[in-house]
Parts: sequence; structure tokens; C-alpha cells
Amino acid sequence: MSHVSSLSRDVPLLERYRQFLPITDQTPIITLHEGNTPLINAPRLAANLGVRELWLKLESMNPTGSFKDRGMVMAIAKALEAGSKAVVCASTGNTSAAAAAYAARTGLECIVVVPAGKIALGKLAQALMYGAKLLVIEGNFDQALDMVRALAEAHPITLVNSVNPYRLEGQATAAYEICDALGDVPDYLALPVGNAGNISAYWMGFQRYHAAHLVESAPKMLGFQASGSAPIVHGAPIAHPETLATAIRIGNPASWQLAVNARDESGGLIDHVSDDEIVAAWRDLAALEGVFCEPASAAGVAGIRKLMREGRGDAGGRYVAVLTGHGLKDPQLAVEQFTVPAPIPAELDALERVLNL
Ligand code: AN7
Repeated sequence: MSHVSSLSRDVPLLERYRQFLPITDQTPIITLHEGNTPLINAPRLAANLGVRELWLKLESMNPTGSFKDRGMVMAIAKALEAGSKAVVCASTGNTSAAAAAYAARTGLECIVVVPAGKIALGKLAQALMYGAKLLVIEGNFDQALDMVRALAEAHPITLVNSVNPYRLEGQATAAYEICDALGDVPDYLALPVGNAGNISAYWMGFQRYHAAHLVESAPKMLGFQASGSAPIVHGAPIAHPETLATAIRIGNPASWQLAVNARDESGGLIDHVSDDEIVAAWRDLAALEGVFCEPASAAGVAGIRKLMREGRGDAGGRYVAVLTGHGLKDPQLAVEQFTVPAPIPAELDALERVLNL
């Protein structure tokens, strides 16, 4: 029995949800064992936030450490199917890590364009190690995206940012997994919003499962931007977005309208959370539940806390927060939150003295 279930866990994502994906007989079923990520209950954090039930979807457990692998495996499979030899993306770091990994796995050339000085170190390391051609621009993500869109129009290079529709198709699998794991939909799905692809993909996924009569309703979508990078909240693009959550430092989201549709059709909201609120939620996730995500990923939990504080939350609700990327991608920012103690002599009595024992 256990042998069978471990085999079924190994079924590639593209195979497992094949009926919901744009897969043909010609689509290569590539995989790095993405998806099938844990959905874990978080009772200590739920109590802290004042909600009845909170689940964490650990997208950090994907092969390159973020949810981007779900969309990228689909986009790269379709690029291969179409005979493409090269892919390109702009990125705040996670998209480039995923693109570079799946390109390496399948022998495609990969070009990534990132903003100078605003990429977490782990993500930079990934693009380099996976062998991507890395270009660093004196500009932000939005400018990088404009550049690669133009590049892909002028040359035979496949764009794998989330404006490529196969990306959202792949990312919708996370919604299917949540429904399959809970046997139902949650009341609320909370997640960070950057380029706004993921909230759009989740909404598409929940609607599809509903239409297929696999669930009886759909959750309210709760999207959260960083306060310094909140164009959807303010209703206008932001020329110079800022936030310490560099993953969502985006001023003109490509999937803006889809995200607004997801918000309105689900009866949800898109709000903003400050960097201080993001950091507090980020630390609480680690210290209360043992879950270390990257700063941007904590925006969903920060947002639930804000709604509860302002009396706009639902204490009796069942929440799922999507933790989009791994904490080890950005260890620098984590260590900076603390004072690392000075060394002590390597002797037992020194240890006992410091511990007051
Ligand atoms: C950890 O990698 O845009 O709203 O270029 O890395 O779908 O953009 C990353 C986005 C949330 C926001 N959490 O998702 C990129 C990039 C993490 C992220 C988001 C990102 P979208």
C-alpha cells in the first residue's frame, strides 16, 4: 500500500492534472517533481490572528523553492512542443530561478533580465547555477518586463513571464490541490500580489473545479500588495515601487485586470500591507509555526491580521494563506532582524553563564 501511494505522489504535475491543462499528445511531460506541496494546519498562528482555522500552502516546497515552478513546467513544455530553442523572462527573482531550472532540465537556452540590487541573493545564485544568461538592468521589474516583451516580439525567443497564458494554466493546479486536500474550498484564500498572475490563476482554478462539480462553491480571494508597491489598491501604476519584499516590488502588474476580476467575481478584496506588517507576519510564521517563508510570502498572513484588527475579518472563517516562496532565498534580510551574539569561549562554564544555569 505505502509503495503504491508513494508512486502516485511521484506522478508529474502535468500528468496528475492533465484533464485541466492544455496538454496534447505532442506535449512533453517534463518534471522536476513540482507541485503536490504540503497544506498544513496552523493553529498557533490562527489563535494569534484570531481566526478559527488557518492553513498554510507551502509553495516553498517546490523544486526551485517557489510557486513559479507550476507555471514554468507548463510554459516550458509548451515552448518545447512548439519547437522553441530559447526562452526569456523579466523577474524579481523567482520566475528567473524557475525558468532557468526548467530550461536547464530540457536543454533550452534561457535569458533572464532582473533589476540591479533588488534580487534576493538565493535567487541570483539559482539563475547563475542553472546556467541562465543573466542580464542586470539599471531599472526596475516593470522596465525589464517591457524590454523582454519587445525582445520576444522581435526574435524567435519564447516569453515565459505570466503574460504567457500557459503560466497561469500551470499555476491553477495549486487551487486544485487545495480543493483535493480539504475536500472542499476554504472560505478565504489570502496571498501576495505582485505581477498579479497568481491570484488570477488561483481564481481560474477554483472556478474550473466548481464548474466541474468537484467543489460546491469558490473562496473569496484576498490579495495583498506591499504599501509602497500597491498600484491595484490605488488604481494607478506606480513609477518607482518600493518594498523590502523585493519579490513583489512591482508597479504595473501585467495581470492587473484579471486580478481585479478575481477580486470582484469572488467577493474578495485587494488591500495593502506595510513593510512592518509584512516583517511581523514573516517572523510569526517562523516563530509560531516553524515555517520560514520569504518576506513577500508573508503578505497574505499580514493581510489577514490587518483585516481582523480593523474589524473586517471573519473570526469563524476557514482561511488558506499561500506561502509563495522559501525563506532561505533571502537569508540576509532575516539575519538583519536580529543581533547575532558575540562568540563566547568554547567551554561549558561559559555556556552555563550565558544561559544563567
Ligand atoms: C515569493 O519572480 O514576479 O502576483 O518575477 O516571487 O503572480 O506576480 C514574483 C512574484 C509572490 C507575486 N510571492 O506573485 C518574479 C515575480 C513571491 C513572488 C509573488 C512573487 P504574482
